[in-house]
Amino acid sequence: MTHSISRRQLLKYSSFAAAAVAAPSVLRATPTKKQPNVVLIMADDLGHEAVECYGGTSHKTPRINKMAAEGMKFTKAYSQPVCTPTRVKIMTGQSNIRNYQAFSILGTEEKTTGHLMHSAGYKTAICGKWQLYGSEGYPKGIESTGMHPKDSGFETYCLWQIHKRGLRFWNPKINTNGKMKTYGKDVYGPDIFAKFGMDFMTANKDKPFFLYYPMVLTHAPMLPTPDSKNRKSTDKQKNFSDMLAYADKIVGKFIDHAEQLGIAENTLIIFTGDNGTASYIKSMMNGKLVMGGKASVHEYGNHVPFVAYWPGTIAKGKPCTDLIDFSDVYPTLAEIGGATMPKDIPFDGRSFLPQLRGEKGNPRDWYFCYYNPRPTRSGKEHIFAHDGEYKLFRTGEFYNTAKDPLQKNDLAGKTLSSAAQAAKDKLQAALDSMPAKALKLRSKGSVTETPKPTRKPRKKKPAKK
Ligand SMILES: [Ca+2]
Repeated sequence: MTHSISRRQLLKYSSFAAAAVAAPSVLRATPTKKQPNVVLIMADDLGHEAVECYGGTSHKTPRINKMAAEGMKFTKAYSQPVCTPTRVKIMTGQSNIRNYQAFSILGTEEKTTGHLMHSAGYKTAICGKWQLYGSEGYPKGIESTGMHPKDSGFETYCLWQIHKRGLRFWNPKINTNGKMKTYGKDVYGPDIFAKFGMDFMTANKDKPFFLYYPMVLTHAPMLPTPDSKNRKSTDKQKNFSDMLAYADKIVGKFIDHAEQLGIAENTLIIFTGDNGTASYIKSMMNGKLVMGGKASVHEYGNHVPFVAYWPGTIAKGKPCTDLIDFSDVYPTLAEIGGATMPKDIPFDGRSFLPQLRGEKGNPRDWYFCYYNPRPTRSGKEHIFAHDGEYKLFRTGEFYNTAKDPLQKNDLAGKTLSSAAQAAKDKLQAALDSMPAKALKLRSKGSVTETPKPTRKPRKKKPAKK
């Protein structure tokens, strides 16, 4: 069943792999120890406010809470505000200003975390949601122009939405290593992906492995789960709670599975979310109502849960308040796996492996966000730098997001405290340090947007007399 990496891919990355072999030992995280496994689980559309260990009280997340209590909760982790921008960033370690192209596209030339870990000798797998190839239904010029998972450095895959779309939850359409299957109406997609991931762990328990599991939960459509009391409920709020509970249960299953295989102490498990929660989902957090912030450039658009579990390496229950940007995952994986970062790529991340070990590390003072999800349509871009407390846009808008998370009080032009002024100066320097404009963006008009067929107006029936 395993889909071997293609010959073209091997040739493309052979120098990459050779460099990894020749890497000086200082680059290796634990040269005398076995390379640790990594399981990276990323929920779809889940802001931090929905999770109990972040102060959420509307939904139940017992296993993620336990994971944080026994591992490390990062309190200031920031993704991008929607799917593809985040996925491109976490998989390539670069800001969207350098390599974002268009919605649903990961550039075919990119060197992913899959390539990185494969080059270091890891067995690699991905399960869950892809949406990076340009599926059917996208316009000409986007459809089938992104990276295919078989070329992504992941040797084996079980994914929803490569080229075909179909359903992701009940009656799911899933591509497993090139084989498409539409499962029955009583089959729940998340169970298929979780089983695939756990089977991969079992099969590779004696080898170093990297499993990337971008979940389809907790994205719309909000539907009952196998555990829902009312399997016909159409209450989106209730169904979201059930979906989050199910995602939480799956996270627990992966932790339990690592324990049962006897590999927990050599396996880092991370749980995060790719962007804010759907905008109509309400969550109480620390006594305040927070509406989901997906696609927004305020605090709830990209402040996500980020919890790491690694017994024996991470000290139990000590939260980390350092700023985490999704570009940091790539160099962290490289350091853990002893992989060499490709020299010709301007990476934006910093490894947080030292923080996992309880060391100071090299925490960042700011992260940079370039956000322009659909450049071929609206092309509206948002560019800001944020230090977790203050946020400065290239347009000059300036906010204290700690006090004003919805960014209603623009401080531009106002008298600033010395702390605010210092933050603004630092963030301005950060903005100035990044490219002036997006380097690989597909421009508006570069694709043929097929207009939606207009419905012929129905002929009015003659009114009854
Ligand atoms: Ca998402």
